[in-house]
Amino acid sequence: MNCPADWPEPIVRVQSLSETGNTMIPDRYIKPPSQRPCFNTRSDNLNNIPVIDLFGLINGDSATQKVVRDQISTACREWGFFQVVNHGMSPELVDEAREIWREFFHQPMEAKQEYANSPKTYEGYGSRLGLQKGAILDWSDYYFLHYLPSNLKDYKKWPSHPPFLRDVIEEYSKEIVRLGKLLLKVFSINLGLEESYMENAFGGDDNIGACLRVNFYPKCPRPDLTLGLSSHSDPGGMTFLLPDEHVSGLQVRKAGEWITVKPARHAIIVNIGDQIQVLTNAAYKSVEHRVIVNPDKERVSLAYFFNPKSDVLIKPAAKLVTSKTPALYQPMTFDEYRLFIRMRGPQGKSQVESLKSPR
Ligand SMILES: O=C(O)CCC(=O)C(=O)O
Repeated sequence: MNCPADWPEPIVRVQSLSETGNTMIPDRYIKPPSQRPCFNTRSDNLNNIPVIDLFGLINGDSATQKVVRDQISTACREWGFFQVVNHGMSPELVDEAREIWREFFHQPMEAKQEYANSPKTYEGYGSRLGLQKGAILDWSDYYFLHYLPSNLKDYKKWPSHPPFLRDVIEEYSKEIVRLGKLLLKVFSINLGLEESYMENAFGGDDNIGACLRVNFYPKCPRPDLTLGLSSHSDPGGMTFLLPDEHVSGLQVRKAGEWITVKPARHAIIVNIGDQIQVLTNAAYKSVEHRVIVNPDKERVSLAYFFNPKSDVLIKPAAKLVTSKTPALYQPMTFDEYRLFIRMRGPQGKSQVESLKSPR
């Protein structure tokens, strides 16, 4: 991928800004009024993303599995977002994965700066997405690393401290990949495709991409003026988000309204990304989401992106293209596709919408 070697401006760590204790935030973080958050959004259980219990899918007989598959199908079509519980990962591992990263972000700045990232690969400790000089920035820092394909995994680029971080993240990553492959199979069956269709479309077993962005949203004195992460849809295949159970912040756009997600205990939030929107010819849609910040509490989340191999062409599955549902997208590799967000930063759903073929 052809990205510049350096950021367009000196990097400022949002955590350092937060720690100054100033009651105002720098202008660089103030969003235009139309993008500022609303706090009185709906967060009731009835109007929230579905919670799906995977126990029956993993352990049940074929009739029970079908019930869960149907719930997943409805969630993908109606929401593009759902939470899974009883996903097979131990609650201890889920908590440990999040808390070890919290520890990372609470280390002295020098320890984190050793891993400062560049836009070339984004791997390491970062504080902005996008390369537009003078852009309004988000109120968050992050850490980005690759797990799959294995030739991209480089332990030297994973933090060596806190001790055990690499072991915990290795174990957590294995579980996420297991879950990702399971869901690709479920999506394929639900769409009437061969069971292995999606996994093959992603490049096959060994070639799937899995990379982690750990988001750290420091306390913010003016959460009414900024966002922790601007509205976007995820460019990849699907995302597994481990939210901070203590602090809500994720908002999902549904019928023009922002809904604040209420994380279920030890749940993983799954959302459809742009590549699955393309593969399914928009039967499943990636959904805009964003993150609000908090004046009293920091927030940590782990976004695991499950992506197609970077150089395979992604296009609507032939079986889903009919005279009534003609192909909406031209073939494109994920590498070409993600250049957009890497250069321009999060921009709602503008990319996937702009790619629709003229009818
Ligand atoms: O922090 C969150 O809840 C969401 C993070 C997210 O959307 C992302 O990292 O792409």
